[in-house]
Formats: sequence, C-alpha cells, structure tokens
Amino acid sequence: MKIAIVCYPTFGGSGVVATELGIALAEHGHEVHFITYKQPVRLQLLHSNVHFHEVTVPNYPLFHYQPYELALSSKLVDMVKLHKIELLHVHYAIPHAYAGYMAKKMLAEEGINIPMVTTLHGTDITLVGNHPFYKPAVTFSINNSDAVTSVSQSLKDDTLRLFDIKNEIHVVPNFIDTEKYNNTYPDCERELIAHKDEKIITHISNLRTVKRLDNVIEIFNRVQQKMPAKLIIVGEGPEKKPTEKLCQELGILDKVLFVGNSHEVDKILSLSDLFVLPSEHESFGLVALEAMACGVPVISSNAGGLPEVNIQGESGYLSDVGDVDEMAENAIKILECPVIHSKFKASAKKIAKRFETKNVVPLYEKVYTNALKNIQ
Ligand code: GMT
Repeated sequence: MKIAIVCYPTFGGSGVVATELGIALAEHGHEVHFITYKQPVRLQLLHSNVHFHEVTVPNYPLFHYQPYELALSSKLVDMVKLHKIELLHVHYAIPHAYAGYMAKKMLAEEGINIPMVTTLHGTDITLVGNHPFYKPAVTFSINNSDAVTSVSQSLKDDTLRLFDIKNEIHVVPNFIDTEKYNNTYPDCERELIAHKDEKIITHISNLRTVKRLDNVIEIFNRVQQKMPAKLIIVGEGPEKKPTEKLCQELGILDKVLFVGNSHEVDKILSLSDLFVLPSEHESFGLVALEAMACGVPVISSNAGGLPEVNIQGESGYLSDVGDVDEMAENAIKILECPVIHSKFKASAKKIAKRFETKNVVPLYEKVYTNALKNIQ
C-alpha cells in the first residue's frame, strides 16, 4: 500500500507515534510518504520505503497568519498524484484532518478517490479541538474522515462526549518496540548523572501546564527528604522557567537536571529508577509506556487513558490529579525497598509488552484495508 502520513514533526507524542508507525509500515513492505513542515525528529530516512516531503509556506506580507492548511492540502494533492498514493493517514485532527479533507475533495474533482484515516491523539480533542473557535471544523473533519481511530478508550469516550460524532471510532492504542527499549547501559553512565547511592527520578514532557510540573517537583522534594535522589526533567516548554524558580525556592535546584529535548529518551529511562507523570489530562501517556518498556515503575495521575497503560499496584501507582501526598508516599514505597522495586520493574516491562508494535500495527492495516474497500 502507498500511504501518506501527515503529523507534527516535533517531540510531541503524536509525532512520535506517527513516525514509529510509518517506520513499522515501511518494514511491513508499505511505501510511506511523510508530509509535514520539517523532517520528524524520530525519522531516519535510511529505508527505501520511507520518503519525506516538506511543506513550505511562502511568506507574503499580506498574511497576518501563514496559511499552512492551504500549503499542506496542495502538497498532499501533488504528492498523491506524483507517487500514486492510495491512502492518507492524518495524525492530530487540527489542522491535519481539515487539510486532508480539502485534498480529498480536490483529488475527487480529478477522478482520484482516496480515503482519509484520522487518528485522534488527545489535546486535539480535550484541549484545543474543544475550543468553540475550532469545534465546528474539528467535528466536520472527524465526521468526514473515512475512518477514525483514537489512541485509548478514554479518548474515544471524551470525543463522543464532547463532539457530535456520527462516525465510528476505532480504538488503536499507542505501541512500542520493546526490543528497542531493552538496552542496558553500564553503571558508569549512570554515575555521570547521580552518585551510586542516589535514586534517579525522571519526568519527560513538553513542560506545559497540563503536565503539572509543580506536582512533579513536590513529589521529588518529598522523596529527596527521605533518601538521596536526583530528578531529571526532559523536554522544553512554557513551564520550564517557573519550575526552575520553584526548585530554587525549595533549595533543591542542585538536585534537578533540566536536560532539554533529547534524542536519548531510552537511555535516560534505562538509567532511571522511577518515572513521574501527574498530568491533569493524558489521553494515553506514551512516555509512561516508554518508561515501562525500560523497566521503570510509573507514579502517575489516574487521568484520561493513563489507567489503560499504567496498572495500579503492578507497573506503578495511580492517584487522583493533584494528590501529591499519595503520589509521594507511593514513590517512596517503591524506591525504599529493593525487593518491591524489582517486582515493579519486572511487572512494568511485562505490561509494556501488551503494546508491542507487531501486535498494534496490523490493527492500523486493518483500518486501512476497510477504508480502501469502502471507497471503491
Ligand atoms: O501532551 C503531549 O505530550 C503531546 C501530545 C501530542 O499530541 O503530541 O500528546 C498526546 O498524544 C500522545 C500520543 O498519542 C499521548 O500519549 C498523550 O497522552 C497525549 N497528550 C495528552 O492527552 C495531554
């Protein structure tokens, strides 16, 4: 099958999922064309089935806002015609499903009928898409997709609750290649970050309000009062400065490492003892799954799709949003006893295997096959 994948090329979860999916599809023999404004961060082009086409938006002084959707839909039309692409798979509804729909219509005028699959990732529904300024366009694009998938049951429920959806939504969970996350790094690498007796706690996100960085710091603060510990914060975002300030006020800045965006997430996780994700909302929590695949127990909130990934009392613990007392207590419980810690580590790895790439990618292939059948 010749498939175009439209996604955000940045460090966010939706872009990562789209990229990993494209790579897995290419390995299954499909021809995959990534169409976006920059090469996706996790995309290496060393595969004969993987292509990348950049969308550029010409700058014109009249435009207060650059018309990206227009450039994207034109690029989709051109690439579909040039490479005889058979299916569009757009990740993140805004504005990709909207641009994809326009491309479909333009192609139909020329007698080319091509299905569009839309994957909903989370904030495109729960935060941004739900804004009254976007809602009609998002509802329209979802209802006019040939197939719709969501990354968790919780996100499907949210979509049906918040929007007037006529289309069926298929739940296709996020996935992981556990082999890739099975690396072991020598102890000397760990010692570059922390002393031998220090526990390493990690948080990875786009450092936005929804991630509740103040909770991350509060949990860590309580842990470090009980045992020697370091906190690694991976990612960039608007909450970085306030978080640094909070660490300074608490007198723990020397124990917190802000490492920025990283291409070595698997390595950082492999050196970690615990992962914290106290988000206000999380449709799935791909980073939690990445941590689990590395054998790192997860302390998270029970928001959104997190209970579908992090299993209470097995891969970690879940608490109500904002319940830092319980989250810190559970973190300490896991970290202070090596026997309990090992049990959680093994269990986290085992649960991560439920989301193995090779089990999930065929679900997308099935969605594609049905979408193609229905359009003919
Ligand atoms: O919030 C993020 O980390 C970024 C965002 C994105 O769209 O890139 O993540 C969303 O999609 C991920 C991949 O499907 C999910 O794992 C995240 O849970 C989801 N984020 C939220 O729902 C807040």
